[in-house]
Amino acid sequence: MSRRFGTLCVRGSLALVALLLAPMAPAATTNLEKSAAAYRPDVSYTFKTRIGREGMVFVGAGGDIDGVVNPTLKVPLNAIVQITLVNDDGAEHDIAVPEFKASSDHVTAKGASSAIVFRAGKGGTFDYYCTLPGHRQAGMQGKLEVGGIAAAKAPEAADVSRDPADLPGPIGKRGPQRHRFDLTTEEVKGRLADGTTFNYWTFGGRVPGPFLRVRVGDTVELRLKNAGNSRMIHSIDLHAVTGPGGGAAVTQAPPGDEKIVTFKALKTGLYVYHCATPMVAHHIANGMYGLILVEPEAGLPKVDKEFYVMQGELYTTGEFGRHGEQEFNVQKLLDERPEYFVFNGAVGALTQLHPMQAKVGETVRIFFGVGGPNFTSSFHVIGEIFDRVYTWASLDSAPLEAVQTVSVPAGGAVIVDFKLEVPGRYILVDHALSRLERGLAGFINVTGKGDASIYSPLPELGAGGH
Ligand SMILES: [Cu+2]
Repeated sequence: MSRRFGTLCVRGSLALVALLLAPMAPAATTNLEKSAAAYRPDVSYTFKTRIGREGMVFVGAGGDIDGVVNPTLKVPLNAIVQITLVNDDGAEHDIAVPEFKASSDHVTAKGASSAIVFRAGKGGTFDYYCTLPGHRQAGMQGKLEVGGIAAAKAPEAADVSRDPADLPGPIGKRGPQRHRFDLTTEEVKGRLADGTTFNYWTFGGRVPGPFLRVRVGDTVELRLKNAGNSRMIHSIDLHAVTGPGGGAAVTQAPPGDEKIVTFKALKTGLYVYHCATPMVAHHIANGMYGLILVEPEAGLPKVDKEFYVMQGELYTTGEFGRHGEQEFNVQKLLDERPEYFVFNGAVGALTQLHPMQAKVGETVRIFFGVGGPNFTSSFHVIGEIFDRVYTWASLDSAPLEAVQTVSVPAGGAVIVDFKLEVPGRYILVDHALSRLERGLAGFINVTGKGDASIYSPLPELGAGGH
């Protein structure tokens, strides 16, 4: 075991524990594996306590261990493991894995929760149990098996998340033109998280929909076709459109039909588009949103890389982390209680499946929008400062400079530019960080030479060059 991690406990709020673990990489290393900041545990489990016929036990909640009494946990060697304990019987309990010096706060009231986080730094089989007198003997114990399994499970369903590098390049300087875009609305079952699927509604089979790019003054003919095997009517409302419903008034397309809206792009900016068929919030939550960029006459300042990221929420009947096919839950939507928060449609879309890649010295731009339907994002990149922020994605106004976090409303967008000076892994988040624990995270992996005059693991800047 390379280093020992302290055991951390929280009461009530479960999740921020993992934030405190694992320091960011020293500037000197370009090894991304070493530099991966563990803002999320590699594996996490939830246990509920129960007192019943079988005595006192832990019962798994969610995922592979759902409903299993004192489940055997199998984790990869060196994984950061989080176990959240939820009191479901009203008696006093805790949980401990003494081998890894992990022990939780006590939970005394029904509904109270606590957690342990530790690195499983040694292979073998170890005990977990409740340390209250007599509880282990009464049945509150199980096994933790470390090692012997692969770290990541392969997705079992189609990936519907859009690669953030999937967007057309800059338009450059030219006069106004006429464009035709063909969009198809498709209802597709896709991977929501490892082991979890959801019936998405999409523009073009991915979330978000395709990035549309035009110039101010262009005339756009948009043909919206609703796939023949759809169950729902779909439509499109583009915030870049001046006219009733942003196009939704004339594009309500039953399954198998095609509708057309033609519009002139009057104003520059980055605009959200979304389905606007009742119940609109339902269509958006299920994945029907995207961005359209209306470039100014002279284009945008040149950057080295552009990325396309959107934030959304999903409302499922099963709680976060539950495996199998998940059903949409209208009551949770109306109550604004999502189970999932995601970038580009799925948990892990921008971490496991399509992390962003860049090099030291490059300036990157993120076109960031919030599909929602309901939650404002406190958009932030951990370890970076935005050099330029086009607030509310206004391109007729001068950008703000040197901004840490930017508020992006539901149905709104922002454009941020920043130069990368130090290699390592940077993490896109909504700084309402509870949402990190419900799936919301993205990586920018930056390779290249460090700059010890900016960032160093040593007491002096510029010391110990590399
Ligand atoms: Cu729709």
